[in-house]
Amino acid sequence: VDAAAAAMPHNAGKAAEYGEEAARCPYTGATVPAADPSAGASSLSESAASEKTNGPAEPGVNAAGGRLERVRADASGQALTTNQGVRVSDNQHSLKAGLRGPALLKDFVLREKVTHFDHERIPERIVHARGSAAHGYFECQRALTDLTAAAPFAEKGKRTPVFVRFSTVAGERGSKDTARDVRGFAVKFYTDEGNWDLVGNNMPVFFIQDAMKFPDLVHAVKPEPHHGMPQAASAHDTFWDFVSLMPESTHMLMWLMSDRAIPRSYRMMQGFGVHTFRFVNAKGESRLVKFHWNPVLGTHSQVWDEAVKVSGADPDFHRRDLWEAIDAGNGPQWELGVQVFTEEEADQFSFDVLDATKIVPEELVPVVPVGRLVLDRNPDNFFAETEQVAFCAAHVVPGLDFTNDPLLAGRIHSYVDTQISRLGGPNFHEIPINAPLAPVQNNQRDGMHRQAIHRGRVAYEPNSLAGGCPFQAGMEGFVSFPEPAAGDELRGHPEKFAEHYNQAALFYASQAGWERGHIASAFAFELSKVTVPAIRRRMVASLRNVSDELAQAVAQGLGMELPDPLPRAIEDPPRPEVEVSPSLSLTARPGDGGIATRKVAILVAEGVDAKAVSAVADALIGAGATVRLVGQRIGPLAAEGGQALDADGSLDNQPSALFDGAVVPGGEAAVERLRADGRALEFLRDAFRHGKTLMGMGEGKQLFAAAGIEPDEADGGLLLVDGAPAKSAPMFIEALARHRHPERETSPPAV
Ligand code: HDE
Repeated sequence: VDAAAAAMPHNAGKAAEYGEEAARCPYTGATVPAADPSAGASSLSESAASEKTNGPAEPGVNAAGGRLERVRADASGQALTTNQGVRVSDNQHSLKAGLRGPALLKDFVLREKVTHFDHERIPERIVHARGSAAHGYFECQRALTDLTAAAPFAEKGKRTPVFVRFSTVAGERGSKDTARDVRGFAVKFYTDEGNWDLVGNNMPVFFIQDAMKFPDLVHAVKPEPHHGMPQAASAHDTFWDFVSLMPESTHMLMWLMSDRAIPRSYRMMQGFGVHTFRFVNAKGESRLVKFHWNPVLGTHSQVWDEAVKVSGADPDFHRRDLWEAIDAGNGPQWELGVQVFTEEEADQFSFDVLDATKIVPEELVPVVPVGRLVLDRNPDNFFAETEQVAFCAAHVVPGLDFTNDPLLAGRIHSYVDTQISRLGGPNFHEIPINAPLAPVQNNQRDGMHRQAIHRGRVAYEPNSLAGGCPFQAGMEGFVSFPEPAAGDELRGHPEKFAEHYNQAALFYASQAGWERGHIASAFAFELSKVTVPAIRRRMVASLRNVSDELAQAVAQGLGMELPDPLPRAIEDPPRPEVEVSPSLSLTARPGDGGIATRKVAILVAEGVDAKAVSAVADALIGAGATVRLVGQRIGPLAAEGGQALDADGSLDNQPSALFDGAVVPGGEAAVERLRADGRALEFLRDAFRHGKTLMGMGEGKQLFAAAGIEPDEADGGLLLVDGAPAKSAPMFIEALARHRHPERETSPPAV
């Protein structure tokens, strides 16, 4: 934009102010010559994209590769045009007969713009509507050719590009991130033998055993149909009515009521393929397999009160967290682990591996690490990539196959089917984010939004006119594992599917004490939102089959008598192989011991001890944490001795729930101001209740006393210190690396 044009008032063409002459000869707006498409355009868009997204895609490493680059659009230095490429002279005014006259139908510029706008939205996903995604790669760290011919596991060091979308399940597209819910963990591997989608969740089991029940489950958990409430919540009558009548959901309910359902970050949760899948090697031999993603940062969660407050303070909390971490070069990583076993071994288990409400305990079959997932690039465009990506449980590549899990069978159908209405036709595989890197050649033709221009007259096979191409690949192609099938056609389930409580009990027994407390509170809270007492009673009766301790705690939380246990489907359940599995507790994966990407608030006000602020901030930043100075308002303030500081956030716009820890430095005047500010006291009380790491330095200690927070020897996360920051900062860092301090929890909260 040249300087003269930029200097003109933005409404320079507004005719009423410039007379009839100007109306007949409208201001043309600022234009610049079009970039030379053969030279500038693609490098310009690539470099601009790189700046925004933290580095260009490395060839062969990142999913973008050439495929996404071809369709990237960047308007830098370009004139505004219609969709037909006609330059638009005036994007502010519709075409009228006289300045005060009617708008004209022939104004194709206006009509095209508004018509396109009218159709901007597409249907949201029926479930998992709310999500966030990133590009990255999977790196094989152990060749698995003895087990599978699948391309990503072909050799150590091989990298396969991926696009990964995390999601909540129940909420609509604009719902909050921190709802109590299952999280989707969907990975699209762009392998050199076609796309493989591992469409998993952050919990290893599911609510139901058979696809037949899925629409009912979803109708029960979604907002109630008469009034459309509640949004993104399972705490309502229809959900608990359904699950209390569906004892097979009990194991999943334990996970859902645990802190797993309120993760601190997408980067700090596990992922699971859930179903038992099949590995098939080049010789056609098969083993059964379960997939696990384990986060390098460890598994960490929020507490319920915190999740509720975060949803108000920042409904995009998880989306922002993922985006900012990748943008800052701290892309998250997961280890892929596999549990591999034979059909004969599976036959001996006390549960059925085709039942998606059961795990295979790690004590029974160890999880073997085979590779790592790295997410290192944010999408360029949310709609084009995150919204239009279409995962599908049926997308497997040679070397992988399904089992007869009846839930999986329904999924194999559902995902393609749903995209046809969501993405407007059968050609959604051509949308760049969905298109495989492997070449696509077949005789499927036409349909809405077809992009490929198929040449020649042959669209059938066999043919001679096109030399028989494209030809069948035979054993080079995907060959289904020849699993023998026999049996009568009937509706029903295998016997072991009828046992519903062993693994729910296993999960509960494997939790730390505070995790058990959170599960009981979550059940009591959710059931307290249920208005029909009979549903509450039925649910507590079902919990008696899991643990009387749990049922008792929930009944007490609801102020009700303990009901008789719900009758079990089988009288004499099989004895489980494992009764405690430590890996089911969040505490089993504390992470790498660092504080990288943790967020810390330093509370500041006029007169704060600037030296302490910088010393602590430097130490934290040096250890990889993100530091924000939170003041009574944003902007500059005078620290002790007149030095200037700049507050990044305020007590209003950055409440404590958004941080992992907080520091109150000394400075008498500052502490005096904060003591008189109820928001500062509430900040500390919330942080304390949520188990965060806290440090008061010098006079800063007084703010804790004012908030009613007393020192306690047993509380490793509350540091009230005097003396030099050089000594206290490392103590704070060490306490922060423990993430949370549940040892301070009391019920009800003392603070
Ligand atoms: Fe899904 N599921 N699902 N699901 N699911 C969808 O597909 C479905 C199930 C999962 O980020 C839908 O594209 C059926 C289990 C994820 O885009 C739909 C059944 C697991 C995502 C669908 C299940 C999942 C979906 C909605 C039972 C964990 C989001 C939009 C038979 C292993 C993917 C779409 C993304 C999405 C159907 C059960 C995971 C309607 C019928 C079990 C992560 O097709």
